[in-house]
Amino acid sequence: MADSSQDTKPGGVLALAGGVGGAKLALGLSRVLAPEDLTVVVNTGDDEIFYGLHVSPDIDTVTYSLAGLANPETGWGFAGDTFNALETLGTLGADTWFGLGDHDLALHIRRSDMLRSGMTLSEVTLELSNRMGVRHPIVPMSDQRVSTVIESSDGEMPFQEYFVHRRSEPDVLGLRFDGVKLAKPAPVFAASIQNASAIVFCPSNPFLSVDPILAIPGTKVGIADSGVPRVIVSPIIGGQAIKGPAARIFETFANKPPSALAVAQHYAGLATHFVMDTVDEASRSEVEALGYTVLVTETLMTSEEHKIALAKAVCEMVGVPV
Ligand code: FO1
Repeated sequence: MADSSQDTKPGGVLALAGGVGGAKLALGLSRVLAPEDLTVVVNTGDDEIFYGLHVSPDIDTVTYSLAGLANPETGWGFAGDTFNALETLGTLGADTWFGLGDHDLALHIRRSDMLRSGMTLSEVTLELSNRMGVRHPIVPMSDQRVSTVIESSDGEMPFQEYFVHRRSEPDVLGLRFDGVKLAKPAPVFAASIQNASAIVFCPSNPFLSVDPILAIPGTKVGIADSGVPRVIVSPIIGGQAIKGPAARIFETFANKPPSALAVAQHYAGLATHFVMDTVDEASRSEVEALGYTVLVTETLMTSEEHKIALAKAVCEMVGVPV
């Protein structure tokens, strides 16, 4: 499938990531690529204000993962965190359904302070991730506010209200990314679309984590026209999402049961390569028929070794030296 326009350009790998699954592959890529050869762009549609503080869950999940500070059980939040502030907030009458730990709150206090001083979310994220020991650039999809709103059987609600407070129970009837029309890709994101040698869609929820990024004007067409290999790593394995509501959302938005093939159809025309798990081998030819170059391999990342191995396989697939 690769034609001459697929020759890799100078420049690093641009990885697009959302929640926990995306952070796993982002970690793997950070272990095989130097900081100047990887840019991780993260969904901020899940951002929410709690207690007046700006919380960026997907940015924090990627940052904590690359810093080796992520809670290994949940994938989000600060490993070994305590919840004393949250407990006292509860006794003082505040809602406490969103599990913000004490170390995590320090990050949200600091980020909110820096944003209030006039820094952009890009600038704040770069400085705070650096201070946590992360050298690879972690970049928000935009410095403008974009809010994922779930239109559900129980009315419309912000993403965290749906995902955490309501435990993804209400039926999702529609999705909105409020503010996206006026949003611009963050400067480093826009630059990396221009000079990336390959673009990797980490195994994140296509509808909730990747589509907000692609909905920012100019990003989807920039990526499609980039002329470099674009790799989808399927977040659906054997018809299941490893985490989160991706599988159920497929029924609503893709009118079909979740599958690696359904993921490939969702991105058809945008990407050139597709990575799917060995359990989905049977649909390889159908995915190839969509025009993808396909790699079938182990994609379930349950250890750091798995994350590194998958990152290596993805880079090798598109000729990025690791
Ligand atoms: N997810 C939950 O299921 N329950 C929580 O209490 C929760 C708290 C939380 C705090 C900080 C943070 O950065 C993430 C948190 N998440 C929690 C995960 C978060 O809702 C999702 O990871 C993303 O928004 C979507 O992937």
